[in-house]
Amino acid sequence: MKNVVLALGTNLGDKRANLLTARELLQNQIGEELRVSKIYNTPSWGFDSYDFLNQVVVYKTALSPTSLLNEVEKIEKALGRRNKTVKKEDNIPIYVDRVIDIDILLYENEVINTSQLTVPHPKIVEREFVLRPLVDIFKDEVIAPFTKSFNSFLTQISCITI
Ligand code: PH2
Ligand code: MG
Ligand code: MG
Repeated sequence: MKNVVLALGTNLGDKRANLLTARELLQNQIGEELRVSKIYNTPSWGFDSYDFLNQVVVYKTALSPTSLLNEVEKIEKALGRRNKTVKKEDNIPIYVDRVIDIDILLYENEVINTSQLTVPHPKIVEREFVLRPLVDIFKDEVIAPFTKSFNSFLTQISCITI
């Protein structure tokens, strides 16, 4: 069994209900829910749109990374996700509103680099809407393959008043 950390994001429809439904389906399809962060209301990052609710959840799963990704994508579809983020020629992502986005942040302590999946999620350390809920769960713990706590990454990207 492996511990996996997923990030949930939603900015369309009944956002609280979307998070709850996603967690219920994840618990059924991928395994037992071990930890859950608080829910954060966050301004849309990288595009101009409705606010998001974001949350991070930890599961214990028997699924391989590829099977996990397949299940996660099925659940996104089941909840009504239509559009995926697309990339322009110069590799700049174009984000779109979504009922639910489920990103694999961590898969045990593994580093995975395939055409389908990059783990740890490459944008963890630059996104406050991911780091804050991670700090709820892991506090000052250092989770390999990272060499610093999520809390120290968060401090680094936050503005500090003097
Ligand atoms: N997800 C994105 C892009 N921007 N902004 C917020 N606040 N929350 C998200 O989950 C989010 C985002 C791409 O997946
Ligand atoms: Mg995402
Ligand atoms: Mg995604």
